[in-house]
Amino acid sequence: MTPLSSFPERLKSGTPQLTAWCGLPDPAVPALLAREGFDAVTIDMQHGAIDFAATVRAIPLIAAAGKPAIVRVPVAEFATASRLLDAGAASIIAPMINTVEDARRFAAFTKFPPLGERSWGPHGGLALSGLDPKSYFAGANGFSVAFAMVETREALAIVDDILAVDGIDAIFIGPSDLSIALSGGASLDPASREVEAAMDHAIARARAAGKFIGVYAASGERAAQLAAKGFDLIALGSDSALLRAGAQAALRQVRQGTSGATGAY
Ligand code: 3PY
Ligand code: MG
Repeated sequence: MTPLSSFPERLKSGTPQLTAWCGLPDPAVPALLAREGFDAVTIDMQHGAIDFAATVRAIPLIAAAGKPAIVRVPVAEFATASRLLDAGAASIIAPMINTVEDARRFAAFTKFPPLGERSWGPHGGLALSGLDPKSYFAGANGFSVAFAMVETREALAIVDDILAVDGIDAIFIGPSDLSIALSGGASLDPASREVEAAMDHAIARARAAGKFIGVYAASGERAAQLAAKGFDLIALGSDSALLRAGAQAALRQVRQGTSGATGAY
């Protein structure tokens, strides 16, 4: 099994899969982070500056490190989801899935008939799956994991209906947008009491539906708390946040005159 075809098994392992989260516009960044201890690497085309061609170049670099490549597509760009699966993405995260119709359309573009309407043409996926075309066709609906993001009040209210859509394999909580929505636009607080309660509810509903659930964590400390809650996939910070945190930590050490530089480069 390759990182592409084994992603659902990895999600079932009982150990939360930790994914890097990359938006910087160069495939070298996800390629670099894929060589760290992450279980997967996600490319964020919704808020990141990385474009389609760079994402397609990053996918085999992530796979070469033995990691599944996940891509978050921009809002409502379901056709892009199909094209990224063609390129060899193991999984797609679609933001702002707020209606059952959104979920159905997302599933249609990520699954082949009879489940969906994905068109044949997996130029990169075929090679990365290690499968012949007939076997790829037979298996792709099972191993291409579709995550519908639940990050609004509307989505939360119909989470069972989203989970019930055939072809939706998983939901993914966006705690920042959810906090904005649940506070009626009053605050950004991804660890608010309301968000915590919404997460607990969503985890219980995903478990009841027999589907996976993922979440974004801004720090390692937060990721550990969310792992304890039982999420299957946890995004750990972003490439730009890790870069800034590393720079700030190094500068703090120098300015405070402390020693302890690791020399690890
Ligand atoms: C959110 O927290 O809203 C997200 O989309 C995670 O990046
Ligand atoms: Mg969001």
